[in-house]
Amino acid sequence: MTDEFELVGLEDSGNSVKVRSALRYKKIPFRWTNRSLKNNAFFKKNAQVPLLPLILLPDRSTMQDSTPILEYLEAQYQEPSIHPDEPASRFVSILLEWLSPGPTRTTSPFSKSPTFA
Ligand SMILES: N[C@@H](CCC(=O)N[C@@H](CS)C(=O)NCC(=O)O)C(=O)O
Repeated sequence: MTDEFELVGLEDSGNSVKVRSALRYKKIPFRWTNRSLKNNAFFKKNAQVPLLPLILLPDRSTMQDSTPILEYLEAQYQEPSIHPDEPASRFVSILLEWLSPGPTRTTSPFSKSPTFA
């Protein structure tokens, strides 16, 4: 058990750096692991699909797909919120995130309906 998140991603993966930005913005301690051939066995052991980002939670359970990862972080670490306070802007922010393209969005076991709370 560690108290840190571990985010496995690539600098040129927009979905990876989006999650990293949220972790930084919320000041959540995390370790960045650059995906490479050197950590292929580690990645395969922890990933359910061959896509980035992969995040390991402090209890070492894993999540993939940036949108549900962001939702999880937002629910666990509510301040500062990654969404605007004003209700209409908040709705648009959440909607745009869920409309963002993603091959795992409909198949990911972590994908759920968006929460507009
Ligand atoms: N819906 C996923 C999409 C993940 C995704 O497409 N990741 C890309 C990098 S940004 C990837 O891993 N591509 C590798 C591949 O397609 O083999 C998310 O939002 O995280």
